[in-house]
Amino acid sequence: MTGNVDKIVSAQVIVCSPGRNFVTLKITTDDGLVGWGDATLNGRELSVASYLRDHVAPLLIGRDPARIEDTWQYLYRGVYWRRGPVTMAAIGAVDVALWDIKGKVTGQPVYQLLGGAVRDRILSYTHATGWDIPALLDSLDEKKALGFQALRAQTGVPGLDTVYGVTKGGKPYEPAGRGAAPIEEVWDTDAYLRYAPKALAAAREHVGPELKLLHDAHHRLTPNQAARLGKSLEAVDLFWLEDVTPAENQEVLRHIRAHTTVPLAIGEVFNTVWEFQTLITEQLIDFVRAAVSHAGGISPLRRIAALADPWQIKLAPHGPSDISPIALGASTHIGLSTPNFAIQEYMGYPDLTNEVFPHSWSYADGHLHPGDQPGIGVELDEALAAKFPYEPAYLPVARRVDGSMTDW
Ligand code: CS2
Ligand code: MG
Repeated sequence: MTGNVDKIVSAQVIVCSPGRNFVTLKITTDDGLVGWGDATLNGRELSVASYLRDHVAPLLIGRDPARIEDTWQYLYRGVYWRRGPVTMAAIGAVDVALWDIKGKVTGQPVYQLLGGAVRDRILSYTHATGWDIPALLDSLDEKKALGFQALRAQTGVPGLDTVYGVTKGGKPYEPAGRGAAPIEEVWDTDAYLRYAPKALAAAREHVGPELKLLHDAHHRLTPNQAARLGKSLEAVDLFWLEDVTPAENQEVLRHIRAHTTVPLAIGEVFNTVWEFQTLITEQLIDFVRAAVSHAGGISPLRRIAALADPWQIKLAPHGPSDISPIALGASTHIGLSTPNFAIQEYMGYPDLTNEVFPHSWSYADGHLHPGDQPGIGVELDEALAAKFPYEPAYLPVARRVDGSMTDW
């Protein structure tokens, strides 16, 4: 123990944009210990910053940082207008920052406080992306050479100029575009359904039977289209097919499940255990995709995993570029200590992001490990972050070929 930590003396919100926007919470105790949390919500960053700064930070001052669960309950149950991405991202940052402090107080990496390691390292997947099939196959080779044993495969679609998850010219994929308004993309689900099965079959043929292949349909199909796509992909032996339909309508999953055995992964836009309840207890999905930051922190994500466990459903947290290295770090502590953890999404970060958020977690040979620094093991270099102030940036929006809005 490093002393009698018993009070939070400050809670500051730092918004920075080293390549993309991140919202970071810094909680300081009267002993001078600092805990870091990630409150980034892609395209709505300032709303979480305000929620924390204006409504949460004043409530934290004077509280005992050791009372992580009580603080979580206070911020969740103590608010009449609860749930939703803004609230839960804010609460999530507080929860992670308090776990970070508890680790530093006890001198232990957080995974030790969660029960210790149940595995040696965490399987991770990254994105392979190509505008057409040959480019996708090159990208798969390139990512395999980095050691990945699980890869998400996305391709362009003939006739469309922009497609979710895909870049032209081999650049890393980053959906948020800088500027005062979102980019408008044109989307055609029929064209996608004609091409995606061919691209995924070519990918399987190319990589052989062992590599785990994943694919993200990004909420764009009707229930029947999803069922048909799942069926047509069974021979490809996907590790999962993600977000087949818009997440709000959960009943449709019963129809999809009745027609295909393709493993389904859902939940990156969910914020609480309640959105997973039916999907888990009716066994309508195979993987829970919640992110540690957007689902309210380490404490509730562990509860979601515990609910999923008896149904043999596994945790596979969201880890795109809009999850900061702090939340990614927190996720690796959960991954190392949670029995029904399957895989962590890991897009990797540009060098500048890694410099702004120095971290103990590391990637090697297709796997992540949180490292053994006390706490979460990730910090924000405030002086460097200050050089990159917030810049408005939005995720794209999508219209069908007839001009009507659809789900991006
Ligand atoms: C995604 C993300 O990683 C994924 O599976 O679906 O790329 C998602 O589009 C972004 O996080 C949106 O902010
Ligand atoms: Mg996704």
